[in-house]
Amino acid sequence: MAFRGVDYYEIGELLSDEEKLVQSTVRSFVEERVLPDIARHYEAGTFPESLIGELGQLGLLGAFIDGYGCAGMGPVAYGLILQELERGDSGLRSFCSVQGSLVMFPIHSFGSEEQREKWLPRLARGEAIGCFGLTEPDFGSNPGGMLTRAQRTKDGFVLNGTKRWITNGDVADVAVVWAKLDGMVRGFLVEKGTPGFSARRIHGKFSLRASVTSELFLEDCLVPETALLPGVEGLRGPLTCLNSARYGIAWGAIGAAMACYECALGYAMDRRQFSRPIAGYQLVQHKLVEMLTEITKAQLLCLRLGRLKESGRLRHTQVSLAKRNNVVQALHIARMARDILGANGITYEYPVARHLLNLESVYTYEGTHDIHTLILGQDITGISAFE
Ligand code: TGC
Ligand code: FAD
Repeated sequence: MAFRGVDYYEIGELLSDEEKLVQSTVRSFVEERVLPDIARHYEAGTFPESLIGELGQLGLLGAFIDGYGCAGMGPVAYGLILQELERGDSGLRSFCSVQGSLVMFPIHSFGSEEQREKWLPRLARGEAIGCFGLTEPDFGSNPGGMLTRAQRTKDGFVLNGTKRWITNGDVADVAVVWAKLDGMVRGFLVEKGTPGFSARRIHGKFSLRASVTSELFLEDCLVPETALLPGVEGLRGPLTCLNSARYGIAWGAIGAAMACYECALGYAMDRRQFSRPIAGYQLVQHKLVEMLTEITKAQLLCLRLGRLKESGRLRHTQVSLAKRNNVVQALHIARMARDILGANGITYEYPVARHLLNLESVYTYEGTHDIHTLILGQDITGISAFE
């Protein structure tokens, strides 16, 4: 039976007609095009590349950008897209988060007109893929310490450094690379094939297996003057992109949680142990109720976040609260669902273990759970506990 959503508080009523249409369109896309094949991709450790063009045709790449061939949707519609995609798999949502929030967003917000015209229409159609290189082997939670350096030359800049854990790194046509120029963090657009730029796939992941993760190497990599993103200086640049991506993750985590809840509820109704379906036992009902409660709270949090973003009042610390809460709750929900499924919970036949393992990465990337605790702690006390 087709998925009808989890909406205990009739939150759908608070959506505009456009938002409802976007949600139902992406939901059908996930049902028809993603779910039939995603477990096979996960097992094989491959990203479903054939879907990239379709994501572009549906306007889901950089959907929140106006112009340059992008769909110009509002923040709630963007959130709903990521929620539905992550009900399919976090890897698919990751692809859209990186392409939209971490590549198209900085080109749109900080790029020159020439950079926007060159890249945004192709990235929107899915004809080009982008990646975002901030994290380094020795600098994850503290990107401000990055070792990657840019030096001016007479023709442009020479880049040196290594980036690690980069989604889409070795399949990207353009990498947004953050490097220090004269001690200041700056963004550079490094094109595939540039001499001195190479990428290597990271294998052996338990999590996000249907997503490409790579290492980037910049070895005396010469890029032209036009590679520099002119519109931003300092760590504020990459962190502003992260706000957009974290916003999407807060929504996306609800999708993974809904998939786990729906699966656990259906399983509990069918599975008989002792005298009746396990859904009839109080301990199982308690877990199902916990799941539904946390999904409902997360939905309300996101809708409010989206409306604040729409009105231009959203603070990045509010995004941290939602990313932190929704991902950890989705992880708890996935664990409870796995428990309800018993031995079947560890198989590929059900989506639960796949979501559970994916969420382990989501918990860590885009600012770990604890980094968001510290961001919020600093906001409410005025005291930094990072150092
Ligand atoms: P700090 O001194 O606090 O700030 C430096 C400058 O940045 C400004 N700022 C922000 N601006 C916009 N948005 C934010 N969220 C901002 N947070 C801080 C700040 O005002 C300051 O500006 P200025 O103009 O005064 O210079 O910086 P810090 O070095 O102490 O670090 C702060 C900290 C720890 C919160 C930050 O570094 C952080 O968020 N760390 C976590 C790193 C992270 O999230 N990495 C993610 C990498 S990308 C990724 O994971 C993609 S996953 C892909 C997928 O979805 O598949
Ligand atoms: P660390 O920073 O070493 O943290 C390890 C532990 O220490 C964590 O529990 C953390 O919370 C804790 N910790 C760190 N500092 C403190 C402190 N001050 N106080 C208390 N506890 C602390 N990065 C990109 O740039 N681009 C990408 O596209 C990208 N994609 C990714 C895809 C995947 C699948 C994964 C797993 C990661 C990806 N990342 C990407 C990297 C991701 O952003 C980092 O993994 C993340 O920022 C954490 O950095 P780290 O792994 O180095 O952990």
